[in-house]
Amino acid sequence: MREHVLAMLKESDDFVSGQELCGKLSVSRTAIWKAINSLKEAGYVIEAVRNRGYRLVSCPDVLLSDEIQSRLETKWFGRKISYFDVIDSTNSEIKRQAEKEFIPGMLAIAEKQTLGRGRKERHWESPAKTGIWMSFAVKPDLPPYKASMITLVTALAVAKAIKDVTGLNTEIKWPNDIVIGSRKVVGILTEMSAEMTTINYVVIGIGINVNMESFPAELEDKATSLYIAGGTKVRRSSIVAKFGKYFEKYYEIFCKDGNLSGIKDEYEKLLVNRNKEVYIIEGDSRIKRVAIGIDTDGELLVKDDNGNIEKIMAGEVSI
Ligand code: BT5
Repeated sequence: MREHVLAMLKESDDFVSGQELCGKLSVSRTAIWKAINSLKEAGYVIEAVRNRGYRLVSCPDVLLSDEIQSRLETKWFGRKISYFDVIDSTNSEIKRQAEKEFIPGMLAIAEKQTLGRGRKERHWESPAKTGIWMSFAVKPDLPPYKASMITLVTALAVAKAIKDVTGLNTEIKWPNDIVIGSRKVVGILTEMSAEMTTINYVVIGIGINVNMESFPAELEDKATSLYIAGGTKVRRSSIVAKFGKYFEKYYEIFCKDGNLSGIKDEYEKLLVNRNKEVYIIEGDSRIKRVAIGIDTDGELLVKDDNGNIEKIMAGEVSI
């Protein structure tokens, strides 16, 4: 009920009468009154004037599922949202939920993570209320070896959403980081449950540094936030909603093609390493190459000094 009332208030710049709300939503005055109060408790400022009705004055920057749901224009992304003030890791939470019942696009989002993680169990700094810490699940009808391409689909969708909402240009550091001027602003963690030939589900976790003003010492020269880069605070739910729209679009192209041919060009435009030297990290060794792009399977194409082209499948690159 709350999200419907919220959506109607958002649609109108002016007052919406109680009668109109009751009529359109087919509920009683009391139900509307309760929904308004609960929105107020959540931090929405709603003006109520006798004989005129209700007007939305301002929205809090909380990641409330209603706030996101009222902005979402997606078919399946985020149609089920679980929202947490604190959670261990949204990736772990979505796995727990998907093991019980998988719903396409099911989303978990938290204000804070206590055990946020990156690849290889690295720590992911997830302080309260300043970032977007979210995970969702999909089940592509594709062989398991193709799942890693979803990381690239996700990176493109996040970069596009950030550009639309904030105007900021970001670049993608293959395969899973988004950077602004070599500092990381987004990390993506893709995990999968699969049998030999079929995918049970893929969990995509995204961490976006949105409104933090500073970072702990160990991340100070590696990380940035949209606020630090752009100078203005950003409404997090707008980014989540835009991301959902872009993700659905690119993911459906990817599933139809079974590879990245339909989004490769757009991805490459944002590739920070393109035509630059990169170091391929393998254990203790660092091998210098020049990155030239990606192939349709999402592998990084690199060139050695003799012009020989190799594909990098996994491993890590640094710039
Ligand atoms: C990643 O790993 O970049 C994937 C991060 C995914 C986080 C999301 S948040 C929602 C969901 N739930 C989870 O538990 N995880 C996902 P990786 O490429 O391994 O990078 C990890 C490294 O990034 C760390 O070792 C730090 O150096 C750095 N780092 C940690 N926290 C950071 C932050 N908030 N911003 C920028 N860099 C950070």
